[in-house]
Amino acid sequence: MTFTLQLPASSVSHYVQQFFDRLIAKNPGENEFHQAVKEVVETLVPCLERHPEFISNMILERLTEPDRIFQFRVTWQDDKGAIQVNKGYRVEFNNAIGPYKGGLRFHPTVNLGILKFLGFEQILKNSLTTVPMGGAKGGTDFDPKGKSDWEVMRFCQGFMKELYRHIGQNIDVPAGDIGVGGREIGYLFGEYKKLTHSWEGVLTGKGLAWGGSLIRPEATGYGATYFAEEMLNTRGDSLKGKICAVSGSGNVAQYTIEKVNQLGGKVITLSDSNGTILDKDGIQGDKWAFIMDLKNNRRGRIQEYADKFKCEYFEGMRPWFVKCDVAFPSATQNEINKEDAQMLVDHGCFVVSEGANMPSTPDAVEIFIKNKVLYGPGKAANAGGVATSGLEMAQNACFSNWTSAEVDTRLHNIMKNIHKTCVETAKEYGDPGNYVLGANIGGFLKVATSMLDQGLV
Ligand code: NDP
Ligand code: 2IT
Repeated sequence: MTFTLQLPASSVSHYVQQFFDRLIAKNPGENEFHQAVKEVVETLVPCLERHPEFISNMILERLTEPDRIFQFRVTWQDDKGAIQVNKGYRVEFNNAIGPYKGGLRFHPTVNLGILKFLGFEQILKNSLTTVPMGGAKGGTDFDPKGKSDWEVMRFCQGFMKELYRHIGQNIDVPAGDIGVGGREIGYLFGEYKKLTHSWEGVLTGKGLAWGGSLIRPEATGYGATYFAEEMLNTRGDSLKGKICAVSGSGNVAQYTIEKVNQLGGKVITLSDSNGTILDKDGIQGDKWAFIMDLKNNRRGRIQEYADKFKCEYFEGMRPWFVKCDVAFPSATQNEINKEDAQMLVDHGCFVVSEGANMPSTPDAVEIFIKNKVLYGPGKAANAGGVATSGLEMAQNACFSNWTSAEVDTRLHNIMKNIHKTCVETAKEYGDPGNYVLGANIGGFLKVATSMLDQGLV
């Protein structure tokens, strides 16, 4: 896959083009990283034109080179006694505005290019939240699917045996992402505590009894839904009565459904890596409880939902062929391609709020923007998760626990604020309604200015 920038003719565009060519040459084969950087720098041209000091101080070059990357071996023993070896990583990308912060992904497809794309996105996303957090990401090619709890625990302990020396409550604070939920965070936290003889808020997404925050599990899905509602409000509309397509069926998808239902919408699809279910009556009440048990306790396949509730199941398909008003891609990167985007638009979809990170390919994004879809890119729409991680850090730092109403109100305000930043920045930089430009410039300005303030580091 190669990427071509689409830039207006100007000397800044020429500089950005050369910068991007150098980035590709210096980071060969890291396709997802190239894609994420391309999407950002394409929209930064008007900002760089106003701020030539970012060019002369090499801010783009510095922002796209991680502060440091750790890669390590994880050796563990499976239930049969066989020895297994996996790769572990942590990319500490940028800590200009706060401690490194970002999730851990456990998935067999994980490689450095994917973690660099996620870490890079995280820098700008965390900046948008207004909570002081830098950007990082980590993970492993270990596949938790089909493993026993004991195997997952032994793996997590092995992973933390290397990771612990690099992290700390004021240094780098990992959390969950694909394949890492409450169970994994528990095992990782236990091992960190053992190795360091220290109880500290070094991870977020912790259990409620041991330093976790109310609403953190809900936060990404709730946030993506609040963001969709804010976008709809700009057209005097709301989620009430809207038909919604959600992909994935993990943490983000689950709480997107819950909040959409609360706001009067109807979710008709869910998926996993095997296929998609279509339930035109809507997924709510007992059906939602079934999904929660299926995915969080029994760890089964989404097809079981179709078997149980007698709805349609499409093996090997993603949900984007259905007729819907709003799409919430909540599974993984590049899950909406050009054809999917065109199908969504043709079938009347006019809102896309990205729960996942970079779920739309560049040509899918182009179709959304060309068709005036209210398109909320992941770094804005899914920032509620990490923002609430920031609220968990704040509670840990002052040894207190906030009520769920308090955390939810703060989350809601943060999402409204991010939306406002996107709208106002897009307007200020000459492309009103373009949330991609608004989010990228909005997130970038604070980090770039902070880097200048802090000198050559
Ligand atoms: P989970 O592991 O809880 O769920 C992931 C879901 O996506 C599962 O249904 C999984 O299906 C599906 N999925 C994962 N990879 C693929 C793939 N390659 N093809 C098809 N389906 C896939 O993860 P989360 O819900 O936490 O994360 C979902 C997305 O949201 C990710 O992009 C993540 O980066 C992003 N995100 C998460 C945040 C959080 O707080 N958790 C915060 C912000 C963004 P299966 O079980 O079959 O693999
Ligand atoms: O992509 C993301 O923002 C996350 N996986 C959440 C990170 C966090 O630190 O809560």
